[in-house]
Amino acid sequence: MTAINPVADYAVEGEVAVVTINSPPVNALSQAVREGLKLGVEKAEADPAVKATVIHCAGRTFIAGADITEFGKPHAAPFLPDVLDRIENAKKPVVAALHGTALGGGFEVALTAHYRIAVPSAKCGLPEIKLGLIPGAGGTQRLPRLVGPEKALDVILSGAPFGAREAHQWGVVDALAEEGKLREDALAYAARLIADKAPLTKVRDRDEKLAPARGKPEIFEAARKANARRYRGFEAWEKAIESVRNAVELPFDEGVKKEREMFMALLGSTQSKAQRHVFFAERAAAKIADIGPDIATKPIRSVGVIGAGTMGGGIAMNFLNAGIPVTIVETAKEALDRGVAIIRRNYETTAKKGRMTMAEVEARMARLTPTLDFAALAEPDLVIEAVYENMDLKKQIFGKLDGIARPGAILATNTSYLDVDAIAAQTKRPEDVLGMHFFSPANVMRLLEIVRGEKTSKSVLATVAALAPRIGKVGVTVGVCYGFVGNRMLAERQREAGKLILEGATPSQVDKVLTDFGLPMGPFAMSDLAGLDIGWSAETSKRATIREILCEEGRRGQKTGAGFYDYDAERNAKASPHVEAIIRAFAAEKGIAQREISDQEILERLVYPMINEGAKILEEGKAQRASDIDVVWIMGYGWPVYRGGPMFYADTVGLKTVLDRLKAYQAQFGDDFRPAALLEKLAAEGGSFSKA
Ligand code: 3H9
Repeated sequence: MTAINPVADYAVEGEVAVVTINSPPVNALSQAVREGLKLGVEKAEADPAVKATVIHCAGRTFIAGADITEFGKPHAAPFLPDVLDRIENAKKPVVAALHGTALGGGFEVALTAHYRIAVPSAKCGLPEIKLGLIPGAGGTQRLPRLVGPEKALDVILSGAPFGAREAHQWGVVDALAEEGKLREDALAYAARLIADKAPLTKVRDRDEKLAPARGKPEIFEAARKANARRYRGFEAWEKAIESVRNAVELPFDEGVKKEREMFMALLGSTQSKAQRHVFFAERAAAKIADIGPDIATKPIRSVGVIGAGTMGGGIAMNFLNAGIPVTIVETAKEALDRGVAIIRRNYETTAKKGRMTMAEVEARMARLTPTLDFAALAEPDLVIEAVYENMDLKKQIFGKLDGIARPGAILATNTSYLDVDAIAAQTKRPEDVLGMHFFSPANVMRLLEIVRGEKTSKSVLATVAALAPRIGKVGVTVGVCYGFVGNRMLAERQREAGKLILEGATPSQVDKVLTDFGLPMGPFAMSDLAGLDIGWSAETSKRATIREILCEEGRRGQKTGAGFYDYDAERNAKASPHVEAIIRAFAAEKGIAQREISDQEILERLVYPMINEGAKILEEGKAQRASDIDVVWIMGYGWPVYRGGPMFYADTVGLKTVLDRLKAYQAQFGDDFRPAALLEKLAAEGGSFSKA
């Protein structure tokens, strides 16, 4: 074996050359990998003893795509399209041997080889859409030639990987290797190709799957219709459709040229930068500065959940799904039965949609132990309290839990606002206490705010951080403060929304500004969905706020058919002239002059105070990095991924602009807009949150 360069080796076995790429962690197509591939294939070409070449990767995966860290930086030769030309135009057959994940540019490398062999566990895919891109090295041109435009559109528009067996059935992979024996089987396969004098088949020359689609624009119109809702606000998806259409309608070289142009344009777009930022932000969030691999984690074999309400039930489902048994405790039988019935119903609904078998439903329900006996919490390794938001009640529960839970068990509260340290102080083991703040619906939303208390031990924090991905969550570590990261920033937005409607904007105007921005819902639609009467009581209500007036009138949100909006039987919202009149009258009573408010002012007043609060959170060390705040908002509140999160968005607007607008609003409306010191500093330096 000889080294081609630091990441590529060359070996000859019999008549077959093996070019092995070894560039951990995922063999991404860095300059060195591209060079290794090119030089490897050229060496095999020049070697008279060689009659075929196998491209193979060391480590856990075949090439998982372009090196995303290189995007946006000056690129060094050889460029990927040139490398691919070299492979495709080789005079001796090239076999790509796939294991792990052959994604994006990696899959495109495989598509230029003359033959592909894969182990059954391998996965192929073109996930570029998730990065705001389209495949940029022939993927949109070659895949349709193998599987037809419809299937290619499914793969490219979903970004979802498909398995090697499927790839084999579709004709994308020519042969399956035995699991764990890829190298040997690929060598044997190449030897057979040599013996059979197999032709140098090029995907680019195939036409049989394209011909039937030619002159049929309806195929692409259907894809557009099917994806319009899901990709509202996104740019790349329509380019992907256009490019696959080019595969059908244009000669290969022209299609590739146009694909490359569109890829390059998207690469420079703010959307793709935002989506790439989120890719790395999600991975960075898992890293906690003072917790290295030396910190031992505790085994979590079973979990207790206190409270079988909406949150408790949703939280329990996460663990049941991950195969971890759950004991769920309630104080009244009725509430317990209701909670368990809802969990079952959720699973059965999933089964009805074909996404789970009834046997799986039963297996999950069998892992659930409902009980009224608090003493059952002596067993679990982790107990999560999920009762309603009341400090006295939570304190009382933790005091009791301290006497029951076994030594070393982790005690977590699902509070969304309250002081985790005060809750921990009710126990004699505050080092075992932390917050696990799930987002509703807890079995769906991917965010978990992990609230690190003043005394939380490193081992407890490391355990919960490692548990998050096991239950399908992205864990973000945050510090103790009112509302932590997400709800603390949300409070800023809600306050301004409330002020804006008194000053003359309507609830539907405010909501529309945010849905146009890309959020799934505005503050008033969200309040109606949650119920306006959360935390409201008829006894203490004094018609002192719009919300109190609406609740007193029985307009308590969607569930009562009316809230800020009127709802029909299908829960479609309609603006309510009655509510608008209530707001006008209330404003008049308070002496607040109403005026036309521009959409731009609404957006700035809703979003800039959030960014400002994010800066304060960073200043206070309540979040580790700005990108963690972005992850919270994307995973927990539906912030549009193509805007990269509030802090990334601030960078795209320019921190100086954000600061200037905050100062202008401060002069007009007071200290709700007082800029954070960190924002002042970064704006003065010409800095950004991403680089801070
Ligand atoms: C493309 O290919 C464009 C082409 O069409 C055209 C080109 C001209 N680059 O996720 P993990 C890092 S677009 C750089 O934790 P897993 C990652 O940051 C690209 N780095 O592991 C992490 O680093 P760290 C199309 C990458 O086992 C480490 O590897 N390809 C890349 O859960 C481990 O990652 C994609 O979009 C990369 N491409 O999952 C694939 N990929 O340890 C993106 C990973 O420092 N990647 N890293 O935090 C993935 O989907 C997953 O990483 C993968 C492994 C499934 C491969």
